[in-house]
Amino acid sequence: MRLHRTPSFALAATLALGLAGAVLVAPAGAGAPAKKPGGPTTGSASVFMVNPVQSSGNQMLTDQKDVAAAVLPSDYATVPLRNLDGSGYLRGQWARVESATGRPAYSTTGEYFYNRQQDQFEQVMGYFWVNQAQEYLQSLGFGVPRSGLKGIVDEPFSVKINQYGGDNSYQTDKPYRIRLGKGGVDDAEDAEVIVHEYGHAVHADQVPGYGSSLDAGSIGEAFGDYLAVTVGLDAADDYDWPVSAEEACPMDWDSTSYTAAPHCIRRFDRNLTVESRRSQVHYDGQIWSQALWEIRQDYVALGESTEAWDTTLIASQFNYAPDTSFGAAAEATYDLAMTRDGAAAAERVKARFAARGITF
Ligand SMILES: [Ca+2]
Ligand SMILES: [Ca+2]
Ligand SMILES: [Ca+2]
Ligand SMILES: [Zn+2]
Repeated sequence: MRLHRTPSFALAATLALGLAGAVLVAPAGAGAPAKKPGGPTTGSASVFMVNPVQSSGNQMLTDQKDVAAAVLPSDYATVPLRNLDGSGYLRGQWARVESATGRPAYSTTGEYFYNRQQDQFEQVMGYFWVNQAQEYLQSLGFGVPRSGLKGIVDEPFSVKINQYGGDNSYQTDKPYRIRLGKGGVDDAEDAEVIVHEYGHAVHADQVPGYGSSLDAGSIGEAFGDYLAVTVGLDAADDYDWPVSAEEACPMDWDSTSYTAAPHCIRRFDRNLTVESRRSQVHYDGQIWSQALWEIRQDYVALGESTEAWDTTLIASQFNYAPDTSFGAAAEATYDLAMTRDGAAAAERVKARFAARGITF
């Protein structure tokens, strides 16, 4: 386990006031000449523990026009920023914060301590959580030599923060990049928004042209939600962070702007089936994500790990067609579960999809 702790109250209070001393901000026009000293390849930063609703359990939190005081210091944690390229900017092996509202975060000491009111906080969140998601894929074996599992998004992934005023994060697959908007709660203040968008890049990398049918698009939304939740729970476990909201709840914080409490953008327990679909990818995705979530519980009940399920699920996605149907994708998942995890696991996969009206 990697050991990290939430900052001391004194340090956290300093962060909340925006007075962190060691932070340098690049001068105007930065990024051009390289005569400045760089920074270390592992830094240190303040981030949300997935998001402040999930860590605190406080469903009454609201954005309050981005003021620092809307979120308590205890909902920030100090974390390592790994795999930086040493430039002093938030650029590294797996993530690259390309442009942003506000000056690019820059530090010669590797310290990137900001609060949510500062534009650089979202830059840090983007870097940290994309790196974290990639490290999670690698922890499952993807891209690890001799694992038999190909690397996924095996390149620095571009993160553009606050490019649009609306609440409209989206991912475009060539080149791999996400744009994180500023509507309501700033999108990059919620790790589950960042990792959801990264999930689209995972599919696009695994299957070129992925998402060209309604079912494929719905699976894309479902997997993004699922990946966001599983990466966040894995991080909470690694760093000993509290999980004080429902586990099966994506985007607890971003969705405070547009949902009633308990705040979740979508749910994994709506009991939707293919018969109740609305032919809308986000809505219909909840058919698929419920199956993914329930299979996860079944794996645990069978004595398998959630990581075993995540590995099987993600590896099976290499076998999807770009315009897959629910049924074909479920069959690909079933086949790989049989190979990797055995008949009992595979039967649970089949049953959970069947309960959603997905058969093959
Ligand atoms: Ca903010
Ligand atoms: Ca938002
Ligand atoms: Ca959550
Ligand atoms: Zn999406």
